[in-house]
Amino acid sequence: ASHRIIMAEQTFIMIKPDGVQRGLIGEIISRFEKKGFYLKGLKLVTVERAFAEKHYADLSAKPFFNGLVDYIISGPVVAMIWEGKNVVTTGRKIIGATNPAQSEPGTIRGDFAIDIGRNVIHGSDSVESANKEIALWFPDGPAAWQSALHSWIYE
Ligand code: FUP
Repeated sequence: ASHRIIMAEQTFIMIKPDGVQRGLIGEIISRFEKKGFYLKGLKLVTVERAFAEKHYADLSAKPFFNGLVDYIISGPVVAMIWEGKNVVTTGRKIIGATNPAQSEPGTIRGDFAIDIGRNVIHGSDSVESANKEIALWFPDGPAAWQSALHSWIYE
């Protein structure tokens, strides 16, 4: 069907070190899973400075860049690929505004974070950056499994 291509949209989601340390992995995965998105990649990894700098290369001129990189390399993160219709935009809604002071209750940051520099989770902001981030974090690409729930989630 024509919706197949749209459903193949993928996003890169990362639970940051504070989310891992605070025991929020299951809670966060659960929210994406229950929504109906498919998990196509998952790993617990501690990244090196150069890798974190590459991930956040677009922000390298910002005054908070070094602090952001220090934060991301401070412990293991959970890197994930999630797939589904509009998963980039909807994933950002599930996550909430970048600054938790502006994140609505019911969003991950709205429910679990206070400071912008400890905002628990990252999600790609466009399909283009999702594809770049997936290529960086998952050079072998997404897993090839297909969910049996398709026809119960999509009309
Ligand atoms: P987002 O797309 O929501 O991850 O937001 P940005 O790409 O604008 O910022 C990436 C990360 O930088 C944020 F998750 C938190 C951090 N940041 C700060 O620490 N201070 C700022 O003023 C802006 C962003």
